Amino acid sequence: PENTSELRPTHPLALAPVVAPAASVDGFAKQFLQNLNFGQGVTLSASDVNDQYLALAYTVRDYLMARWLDDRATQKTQQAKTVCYLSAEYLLGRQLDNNLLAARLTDIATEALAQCGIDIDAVRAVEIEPGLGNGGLGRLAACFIDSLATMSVPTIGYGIRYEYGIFRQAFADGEQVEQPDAWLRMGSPWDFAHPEAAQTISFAGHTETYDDGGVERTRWVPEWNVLAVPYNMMVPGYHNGRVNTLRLWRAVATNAFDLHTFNSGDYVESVRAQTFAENISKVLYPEDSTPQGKELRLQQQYFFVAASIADFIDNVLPDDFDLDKLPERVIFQLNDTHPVIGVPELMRVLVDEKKLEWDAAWAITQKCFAYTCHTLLPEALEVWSVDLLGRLLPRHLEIIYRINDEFLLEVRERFGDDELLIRNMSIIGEHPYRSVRMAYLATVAGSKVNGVAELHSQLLRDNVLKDFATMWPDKFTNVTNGVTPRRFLRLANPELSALITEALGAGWTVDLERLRGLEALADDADFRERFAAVKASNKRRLGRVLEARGDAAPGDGHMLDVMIKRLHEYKRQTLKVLHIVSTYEGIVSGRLDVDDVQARTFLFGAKAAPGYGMAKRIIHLINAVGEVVSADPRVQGKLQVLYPANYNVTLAESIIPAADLSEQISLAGKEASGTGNMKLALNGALTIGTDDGANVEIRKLVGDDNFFLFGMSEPEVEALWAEGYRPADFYQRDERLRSAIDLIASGAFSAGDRTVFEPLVSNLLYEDRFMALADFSSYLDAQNRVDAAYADQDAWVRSAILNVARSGYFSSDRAMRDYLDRIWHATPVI
Ligand code: T68
Repeated sequence: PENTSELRPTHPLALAPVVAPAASVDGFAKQFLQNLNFGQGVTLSASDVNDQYLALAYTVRDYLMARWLDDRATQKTQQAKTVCYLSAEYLLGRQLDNNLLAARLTDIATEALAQCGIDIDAVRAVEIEPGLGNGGLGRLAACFIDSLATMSVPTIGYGIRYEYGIFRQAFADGEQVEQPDAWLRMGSPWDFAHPEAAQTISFAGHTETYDDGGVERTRWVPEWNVLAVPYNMMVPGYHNGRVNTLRLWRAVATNAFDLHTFNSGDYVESVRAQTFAENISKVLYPEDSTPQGKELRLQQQYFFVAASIADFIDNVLPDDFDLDKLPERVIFQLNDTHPVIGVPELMRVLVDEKKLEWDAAWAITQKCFAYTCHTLLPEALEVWSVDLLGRLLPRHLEIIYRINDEFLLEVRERFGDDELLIRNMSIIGEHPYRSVRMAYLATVAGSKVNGVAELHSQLLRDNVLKDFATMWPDKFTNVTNGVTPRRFLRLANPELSALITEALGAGWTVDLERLRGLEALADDADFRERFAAVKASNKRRLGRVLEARGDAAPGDGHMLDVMIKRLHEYKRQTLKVLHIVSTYEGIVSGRLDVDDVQARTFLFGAKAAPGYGMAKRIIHLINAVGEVVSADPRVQGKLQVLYPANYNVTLAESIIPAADLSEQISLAGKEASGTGNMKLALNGALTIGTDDGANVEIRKLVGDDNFFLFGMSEPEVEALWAEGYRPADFYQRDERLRSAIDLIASGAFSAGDRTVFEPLVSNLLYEDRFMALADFSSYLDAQNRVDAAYADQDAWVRSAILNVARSGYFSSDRAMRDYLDRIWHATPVI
């Protein structure tokens, strides 16, 4: 327990407010050397680059600390509403550069280190990024907390401090190998453990009723506990002095180990409980868009959500807080269904522990939660078997049943006794086994439900959650995703940033719509030339980054064509491969004249879930095709395929500014939004894409002339399914497609072995769930339009500038304003 209120300091220093060190080169150097000596315990001359990195990180922290302490203190006293973002994933990327930038310390630090004889770039390079997320969903959470800090919105990001983040990907003979991501190994200078604020989290056991002074109540008698220990990270706003908090929970055993057993000689048994408990925050589930029905996963979810709710009520709210007013002070935003177990948890706290009436508790709970859905794939909607949930969280299952009973009564009142409708809307599903449908629970409980792009939100209303939208039309809304311009433009693309600032002034970093001012400059030949020079320079920089990792650089003068995102069939990396193989086949067969082919480097970055066999086969195919195509003298180096292993946020920051063409080629109706599409457009890549997710909005904004649209629309996809999709028909119909598939099947990319890619080829010909073959012809035609457009460099650069100028809408600051106005009803506190 904190006992600060009992302190009676008399020393004048103890009475003075905390102040940051002097913001000067000398002040910074002094603080840095002190941290090196007294924090790391080394002299400058004896320090290695990791010591220097840690000391530098401590120094940046020192500058942010005064404001952080301040902002945390006012959180308790202020009356404003706090946004509690509940997310099992935060894909943060490196911290050092971002925090230097936020605190306006980049130049000072660079100079101070230079005067110590240290090149800050070398220090930067040793930071291991915290990969505490899989892909778009986790990165979105990181962008959102950056924007909320920059907009001075009181926010706590709650999540899990995984000991191992997303696996490190390596390739062995072209196939993915996963290695553990020991990101904490070299120290974690950005987080602060607070064991004194640990929460005890319970599991399993049974429930019982008891007499509480004449009132019958229920209590949960759990079987085992773990401690949730919070680790706080700073989330500094950009140039506004604000520092919010990201609070990540680590699981620790309540009784570290059994000394009695240890003394009797059984070491393994004595630490068993510890191992068991600490497994909860051991590792991030490396699944994207497919939920894991694993018990440990449910443990993780309950663990962090229960700890977060308790933390907010116990430590953030004042002691005598009237819980009826909870909705005025907090909104718990559910980042997908992963934290939805928080709904019955808050009910349990209010009813069982705080002894509120059920109806009052339910009214509060409904106002305190809002739910964001991130998918459209039916198989990705999370369900938990009643069996498992009841075993692990018996009281929560009872509460879910009661919520469902009352909800279904409401449905009957509204729609009559339509048993089919009741079965379809029930939070409890019956087939193929009794289960809790977490998306339905979130929809029933949430004050709002939002999709992440216009098309996605529309499809949620029309298909996935149709009956709920009929019942509560006002509950449903859209907030199109956004990305933070600080990390993905200002930091990742310093040369373009400088050019923009020179043209428009510095305000665009926090008001991205100002990029509109570049529209006029698209017609200015001098500006176009400078813009093109920045792109060329970014390509060279990417080349250096890749070569330093032992990878090849993009070809000289090549168009850089990038597809960077998780490997998933719906995203259709295979369609991209078919384009490459078809172009290659065209050249070697003589159908295409090599002189007419635009020189291109195809760059892939993608991890596959370790258990997703087909995705791993696609990785193998990309590498196999790359090896053959890049080396074949007949294509005269005009086609290059690069697939650097272990695509992550850090690598994205080098690739995105260099890209010419952005591949957003998912089957229409499958990609909820996409956010890489926004980052690439914002950095002046042109998109080749389907009418899917946020592509629709990108195209509307940048204009048809600056976007390469292809493929079926979502209604056309539906129609083709309904009529019966036969991929082999498309194979028969298009000779280019036939030749490409035949070449893969022939073993041309597997040293003559026809078996290696046979499952992949069969899948395409006889199943092709995501209709790559149906969209192939249209895709190839669009790629021909790309080639023609690229040949006119002046016009291309003009389009690229217009893409930047018209992408301001995709700032996560705008997305946060949308959430604040339409979902959270919260405001900044300055
Ligand atoms: C992504 N979802 C969407 N899921 O695919 C993407 N899933 O369209 C969207 O832009 C993005 O969310 C942000 O809204 C994911 O990234 C996961 O990573 C995930 C992780 C675990 C379980 C299920």
